[in-house]
Amino acid sequence: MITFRWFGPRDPIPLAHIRQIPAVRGIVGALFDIPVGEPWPLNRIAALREDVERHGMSLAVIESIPVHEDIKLGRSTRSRLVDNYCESVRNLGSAGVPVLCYNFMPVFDWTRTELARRLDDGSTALAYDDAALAKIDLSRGTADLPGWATAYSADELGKLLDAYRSVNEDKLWENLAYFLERVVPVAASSGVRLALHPDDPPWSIFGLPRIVTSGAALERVTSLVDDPANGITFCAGSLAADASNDLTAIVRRLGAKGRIHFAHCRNIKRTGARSFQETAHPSEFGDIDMRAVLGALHDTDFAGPIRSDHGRMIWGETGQPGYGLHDRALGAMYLHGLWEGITRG
Ligand code: CS2
Ligand code: MN
Repeated sequence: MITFRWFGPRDPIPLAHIRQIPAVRGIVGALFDIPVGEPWPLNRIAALREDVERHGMSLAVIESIPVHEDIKLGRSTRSRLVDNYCESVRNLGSAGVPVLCYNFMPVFDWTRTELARRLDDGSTALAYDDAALAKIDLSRGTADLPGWATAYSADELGKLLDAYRSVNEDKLWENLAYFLERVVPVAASSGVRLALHPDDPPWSIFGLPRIVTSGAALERVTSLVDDPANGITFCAGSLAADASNDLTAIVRRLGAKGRIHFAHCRNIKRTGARSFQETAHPSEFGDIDMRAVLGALHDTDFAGPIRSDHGRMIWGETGQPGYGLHDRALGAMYLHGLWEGITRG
């Protein structure tokens, strides 16, 4: 099913407009006002679902319930926080939400160094360059960071970065295992499939550990707790930023195990080592052979939600970086067309 991310009532794109993209039948949504670490109330999730269904679509995925930093750091408060996470997962199950996409990246979610790189056709896209990242000054908190990051004051961010000095990759894996050992059984019994999103970009930034960066790492995630409910989000654009990631091989291995529960299909063009820009979705504009990726998903019997991912800004649209309407709608139609060609071909 082709799906579309929606940021709730504060999203300038109304559900009624998403409904008019012919390909889209499912919404990828979330509650954005629940403090990180607090359980998500059943009635709020159910209300979101009803809103989506009133507009003729289904609530296919929750992306994301953020994982509290204390869990990633392995602090003693994690036990209560993981209990809360489990409560949210149970509530998703009760509300009939089948998939939960989440990530385990320390401090920063997806990170870019430019939000409006001009492409040849006059559109703008998000871009990342490691050399530019190195110049970002974090002594003012997240004030100088472009994009998505949770806002932290200088003091908060300093303390958090200090705390991570004692968390290396091994420790982060241990902390992920602790989390999954408790959450996966709850997901399994609630009818919710967990879909861990790979790190974006797939390497360490600001000296912080990042572990979900490759096919091998994704397989390791699924074997930490070997249950069908413990799966991954296959994010083409995130993984492709590292040229050594063989996307179709990753799909075939994890897909054969039935562990891909959600797919993000966006294209990128590598512009150097640890440097890339996002592009229009079709294969010819970037480094990803999207037909091959969808073909591999189909060959491994993938039947889950697929969404177009970050779009460019085109036709004068302004909006949330990566999440305007027009280019994501074009991406959705392209993915729909490819999928129709593959499944009926
Ligand atoms: C998303 C991520 O916008 C994006 O790139 O893929 O923000 C994603 O929602 C999270 O990493 C998943 O928890
Ligand atoms: Mn993604």
